[in-house]
Amino acid sequence: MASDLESLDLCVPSTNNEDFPQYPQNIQRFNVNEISYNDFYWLYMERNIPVILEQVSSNWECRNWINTETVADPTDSLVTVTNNKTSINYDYLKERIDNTLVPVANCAVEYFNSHAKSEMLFYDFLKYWQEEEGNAHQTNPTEISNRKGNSTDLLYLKDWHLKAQNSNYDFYKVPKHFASDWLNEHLLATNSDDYRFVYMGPKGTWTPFHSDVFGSFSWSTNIIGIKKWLLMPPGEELKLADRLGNLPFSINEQLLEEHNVHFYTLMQKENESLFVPSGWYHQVTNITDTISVNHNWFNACNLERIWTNLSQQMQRVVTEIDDCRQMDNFTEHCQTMLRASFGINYLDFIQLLQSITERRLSTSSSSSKLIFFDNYIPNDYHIEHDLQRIVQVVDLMLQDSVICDDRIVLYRKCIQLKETLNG
Ligand SMILES: O=C(O)CCC(=O)C(=O)O
Ligand SMILES: [Fe+2]
Repeated sequence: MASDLESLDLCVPSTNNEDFPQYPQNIQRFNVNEISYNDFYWLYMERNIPVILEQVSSNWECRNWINTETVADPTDSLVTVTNNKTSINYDYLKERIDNTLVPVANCAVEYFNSHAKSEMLFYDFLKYWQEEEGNAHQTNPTEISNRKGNSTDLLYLKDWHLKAQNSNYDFYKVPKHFASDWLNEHLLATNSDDYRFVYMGPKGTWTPFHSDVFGSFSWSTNIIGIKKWLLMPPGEELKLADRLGNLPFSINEQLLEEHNVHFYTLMQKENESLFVPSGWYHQVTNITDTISVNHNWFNACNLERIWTNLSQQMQRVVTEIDDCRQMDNFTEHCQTMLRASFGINYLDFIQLLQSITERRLSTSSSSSKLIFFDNYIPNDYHIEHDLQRIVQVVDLMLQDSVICDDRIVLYRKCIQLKETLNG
């Protein structure tokens, strides 16, 4: 095995869920080198519990996006204590990254239960950010009026597919703990849009209250800065719903306490990754200027949750257009609406499972190895476990009221997948 390849060693779980409280008192933290892949897998991913991994990005190329200045601590008379002061390296960012259009949210403007979104050139965003930083303490009105953009704007560059747009630029390395990622594995293999993002924004930028796409996991690593997370286990968000079932756009600790919500407040610092489990609602605020890298993903641990969310969303669509049931291609229409509202539909999901299955079966029958993110090789038990979980979900899918109609393509695709799995 080449030296930079690492094995993902998964083994039969040795602990019982009853050995643990349902939710921890506080969110646990580990140095990334001190928690094994297997422990992270069974104790956090499988149990859907958040955790922080420290010292994750020390060797990432994107550390160059920040300047680190070591300053002596003046309070220490022996001058032996030093602090690291970091700032954004705008020049390096411009040197390495082209001036393309980037997606920007204006955190000062609410628009249809989200922040107003637009696109701007990357270097214009950097100029805005640099001036924003200079203006943080700026009170001179002429200086303020010369700024790029509107003085009330609070711009957040987010959901930027920087890696997909610069595939040769290896600015980060997926931590091994997050390497079993069926969503990006499938999308990258089929040259489709991925779920790998970069976020950059000045102090005060924030992401409103939400849970992640499809009910996926996310991981987020801070390159610079501090993020404050308000995070709650699945179901707790319902305590905040109004009479129509709508959730608030934004939350704060006081509101959560008033509604007796069980929640966690978490400060994520530079060089730390947060694992955000499936269905945990959260709101995120950049306490300082922040840059982060994050992925959304799913795998064997949360596959059933993704399926449950998808089938529930499908039921909503079916109910919504129930009066068109007699129409030709009713299921196809529902699928189109499902993709529009949820991001994927039944066919996309089955195709993903078919390709994940085939990739695992073909590598177990040949000498070529399955490699995740150019670096990680799942062991045989991992592959077997992945396939077992797909079998379980396909059995659930065949009981779905839409799929179980044997006249439709979806039913045939599911049966085909089951046959592939049975060898
Ligand atoms: O960092 C942010 O602003 C939002 C990140 C987020 O929502 C996530 O990683 O799931
Ligand atoms: Fe999120």
